[in-house]
Amino acid sequence: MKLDEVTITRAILSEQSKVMLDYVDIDAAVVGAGPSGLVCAALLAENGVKVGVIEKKLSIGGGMWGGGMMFPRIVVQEEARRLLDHFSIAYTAFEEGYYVAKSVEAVAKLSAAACDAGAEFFNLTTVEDVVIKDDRRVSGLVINWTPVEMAGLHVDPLTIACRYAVDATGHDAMVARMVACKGGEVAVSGEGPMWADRAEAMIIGHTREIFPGLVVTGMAANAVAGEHRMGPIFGGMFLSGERAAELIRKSLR
Ligand code: 48H
Repeated sequence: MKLDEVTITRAILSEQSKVMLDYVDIDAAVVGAGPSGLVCAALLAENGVKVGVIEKKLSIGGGMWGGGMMFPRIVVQEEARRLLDHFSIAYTAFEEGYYVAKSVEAVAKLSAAACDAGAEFFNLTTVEDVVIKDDRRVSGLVINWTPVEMAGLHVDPLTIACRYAVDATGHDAMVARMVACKGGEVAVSGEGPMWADRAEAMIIGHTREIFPGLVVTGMAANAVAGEHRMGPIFGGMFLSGERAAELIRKSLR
């Protein structure tokens, strides 16, 4: 087969333009493709929700690649083991209730599950603002190419509409901060010091709709609540992503 460069270009532009046009209006926009965002997106998509994942970096996976201090392993506790099974992530038992998985496999399997279920990924794309109108609800996200921000270029962004936005941006809780700084009745307390047991126990309760149309999940949920951090144990991230998906799914029904 003789290959033609222009056909390759047309294939990419044609397919991605179609997807981008289709995804200017979606059910759920998950901001951040770390573990909580990936679990949330995969479970939403598995339930027929039209979901787009917006990730500012080139790579998907957030803080999970690095495991604990660059040892590429994560720990997951008993309560979340069923989610490792659900996504076919292999693990070994350490001590009772502690399971160890490969961080690279976990990212790969969660990303694959989200893709298989129909979620669309928009990487290299930064959410820089939210849409809030008279109804006082987050009804859209303002996005731009990450390289525009990195180069400090003055290029106006574009906007997508969503029924729900999910702040899965990790420690910085970026979307919640945007809502707070634009006058939304949201306070971001910032995360507390390390206390794994408490942080993991509390994260599910902190996973909630903090402003109409905005659900927080993962480390962002703890950061908003002023809750502790937990280090490289990821069960809470998985369970929080699941909880966020559940909240949105019920509300969209
Ligand atoms: C688009 C954005 C934007 C933006 C950020 O940090 P993450 O892995 O998030 P979680 O909450 O799913 O997982 C947290 C976990 O990785 C972790 O750090 C833990 C458990 N720490 C415990 C501890 O004690 O330290 O991923 C967030 C993602 C990243 O990929 C960012 O690039 C992305 O969000 N992101 N994407 N627009 N404005 N801001």
